[in-house]
Amino acid sequence: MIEGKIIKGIGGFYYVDDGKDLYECRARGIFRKEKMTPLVGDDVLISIVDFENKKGIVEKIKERKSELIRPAIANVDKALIVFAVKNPSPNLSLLDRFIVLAEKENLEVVIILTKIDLDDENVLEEIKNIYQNTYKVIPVSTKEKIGIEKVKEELKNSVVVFAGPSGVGKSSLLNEIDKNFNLQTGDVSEKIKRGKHTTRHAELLKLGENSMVADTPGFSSLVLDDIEEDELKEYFVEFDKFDECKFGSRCIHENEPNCSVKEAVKENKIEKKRYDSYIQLLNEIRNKKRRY
Ligand SMILES: Nc1nc2c(ncn2[C@@H]2O[C@H](COP(=O)(O)OP(=O)(O)OP(=O)(O)O)[C@@H](O)[C@H]2O)c(=O)[nH]1
Ligand SMILES: [Mg+2]
Ligand SMILES: [Zn+2]
Repeated sequence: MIEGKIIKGIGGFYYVDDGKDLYECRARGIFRKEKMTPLVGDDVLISIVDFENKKGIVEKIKERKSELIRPAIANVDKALIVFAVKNPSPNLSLLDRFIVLAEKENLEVVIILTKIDLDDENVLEEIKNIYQNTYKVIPVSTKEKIGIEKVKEELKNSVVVFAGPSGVGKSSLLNEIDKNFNLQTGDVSEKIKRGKHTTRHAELLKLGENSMVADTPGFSSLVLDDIEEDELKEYFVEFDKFDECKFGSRCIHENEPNCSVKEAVKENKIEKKRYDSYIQLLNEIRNKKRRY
């Protein structure tokens, strides 16, 4: 058997790179039975059915270091979450949801704000103020070639996923980072200022010797299905510093007395917008539980 990495999956075929060749593979039926779908980024063992035409079968999926459902990708170290300051306007609830899911997988999170050449309402400053004490925020204009080097820095020696809504410029930015990528880009609808879902499949691309980067399809919603009510606070990492709550680790920082997180919000040591977002997601998780 040959060891390799799935770099792309289309229509039931998985494209496995063993460092030398690319094999077109089907997956063993057993995976479907076990409700285990191979993901782009998976390290796999394949058996070869046709050497000449490089066709194989995925026999075994190695244990995943990390796994995201949307975008669907395994074994990345870092997520660059990409939002545009305008066209489409950023949805911060969606940003916070992605951060929660990425933190759950222990990914390093970096926020990329694109299209700053269009920023006539200081959206960049507004978002920076909310997030920059917790996450690295990199302003980018692919059009005016601003911030490209900073993004390249983030890609060194890691496996990174570009994630974000459709139309924010993920593929455009990647094309700027490496002219050989030649990824398809699309425009943003004039009327509703939304992307047109140009990128249809996640794809891992090699960047130099030690890096890989995944371009992925844009998404417009994320549900926090697998997250428990008392777990959510762990993924708002700026709360960590404030651990003096009266109820200790049982405090979910909502209505408890002597809650140091709520105190920190009052004193502007935690951004109110992030705290409000936390409470909103907390209620959403509860309401979902009740429905089932
Ligand atoms: N003004 C401006 N437009 C940009 C910038 N970056 C990308 N665009 C435009 O935004 C549109 C969408 O770009 P894409 O790269 O296809 O966006 P995407 O995030 O890959 O979208 P999906 O593949 O649908 O998820 C294109 O028309 C780009 O030319 C930028 O920095 N400034
Ligand atoms: Mg794209
Ligand atoms: Zn508390």
